[in-house]
Amino acid sequence: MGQTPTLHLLYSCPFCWKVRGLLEHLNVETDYVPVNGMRIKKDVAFTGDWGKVPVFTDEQGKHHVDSTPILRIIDEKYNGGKMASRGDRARQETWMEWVDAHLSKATVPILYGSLGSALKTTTRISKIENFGFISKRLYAWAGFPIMWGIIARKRVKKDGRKPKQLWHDLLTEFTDAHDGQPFFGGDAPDLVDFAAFGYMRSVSPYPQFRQLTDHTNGMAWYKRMEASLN
Ligand SMILES: N[C@@H](CCC(=O)N[C@@H](CS)C(=O)NCC(=O)O)C(=O)O
Repeated sequence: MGQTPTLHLLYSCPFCWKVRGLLEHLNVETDYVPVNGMRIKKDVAFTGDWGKVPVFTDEQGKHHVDSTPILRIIDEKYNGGKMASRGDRARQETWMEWVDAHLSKATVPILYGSLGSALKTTTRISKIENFGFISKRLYAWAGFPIMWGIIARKRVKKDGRKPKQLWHDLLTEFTDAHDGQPFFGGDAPDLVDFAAFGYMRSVSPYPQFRQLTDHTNGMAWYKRMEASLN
């Protein structure tokens, strides 16, 4: 037994949503601890110099960092490693890398790729995250030109596709790899499904999510993933 596991997170962090989905699916009792986005390093200083979220702390008080390794640890600890051992290992590894490389890069363009969407996103984030009074306002107004001007515009330009088209292409590629099954993992989701679901779910609190919901196969899979949560 021991203490209740905790997950230190930011609601706007896609990596945190990867872990959260798996915990919800496996019904692992967890305390979710939101950190302050303006001082993540300080809030997770107990991890040493890692300084990022998500951080998963298990019953024994051991800290685990980095979302994909955390997914594997949670599967191992609370599910007998069943997800990792199902199906073809090489296929799973290849697609986990694909998901982490591609879907992770698609969230910033859809959320911040135009000035209007960047403003919508930072305003929403300032409302849902655990900011102090001043930093909340500072983030809402100073955050969006930074995200839009520096990060997102560069990425959109480099890829060449509109953020919506990028998501649709990736969802097509991903759902085609399900080989006609309801999930990447076959008749039940596996770790690759939860990684991909986390990235997509992290967009769901924002109005731009509508640009993803009209991808028929992607959305059908997303709904099946939602239905698999507890
Ligand atoms: N590879 C890490 C990335 C985690 C990450 O970059 N988290 C961001 C929030 S979305 C963070 O905590 N950044 C703080 C920093 O880099 O100072 C994972 O998959 O968990």
